Amino acid sequence: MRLYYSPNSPYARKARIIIHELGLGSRVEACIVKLPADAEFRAVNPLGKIPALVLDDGSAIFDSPVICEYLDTLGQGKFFPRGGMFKEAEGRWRALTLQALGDGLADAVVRRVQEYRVPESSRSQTVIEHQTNAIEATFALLDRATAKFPAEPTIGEIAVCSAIGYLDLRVPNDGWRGRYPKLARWLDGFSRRPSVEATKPPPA
Ligand SMILES: N[C@@H](CCC(=O)N[C@@H](CS)C(=O)NCC(=O)O)C(=O)O
Repeated sequence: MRLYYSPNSPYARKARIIIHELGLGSRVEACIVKLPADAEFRAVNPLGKIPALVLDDGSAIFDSPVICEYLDTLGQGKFFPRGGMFKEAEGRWRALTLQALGDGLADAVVRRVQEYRVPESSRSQTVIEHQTNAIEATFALLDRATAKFPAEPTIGEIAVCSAIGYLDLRVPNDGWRGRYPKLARWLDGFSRRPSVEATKPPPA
């Protein structure tokens, strides 16, 4: 298998954490992609987005939620709790919804970073405000939710950790730790997992 990724991508980091956690490293060749995508990579993923996973039979899998669930199944992991009746089902939908929240947080941070790269004269304050509102509301919810995060992490906690890691990389002086201390404490503990340490983005 080949994983196309970038060391900074919060979406690819989710897959890299699962590969590390489940000991799949020897089965996955990691291949760094330079963005924007060239024609060669668009033949893998026409959307030109990373991560993408190419299986041994040549078929491609994307985007990150699909790749992560594939890897979890392959490695017999438990990052995607099984769907079932009643209580079990809560676990699965909670994990998937938390993953959607983490991925959405990453989307908002990426979009805001892109807007800050636009020359000031044509930068949209509306876009910046819109994304900042999404980021702050998500942080506030996560700060309350950490009390109920399960001891055994799911894809949801992995997505949240990856998204915040990306914010820390791009906006190191954001100061969110002071505003959301419970979330900061949870992230500090979670970041001690070897899989999280091993996939930390290199300094910008
Ligand atoms: N929903 C996708 C998002 C992937 C994504 O946006 N990746 C970024 C890199 S962090 C990318 O490839 N951007 C290139 C582009 O949009 O052209 C996922 O979860 O995999």
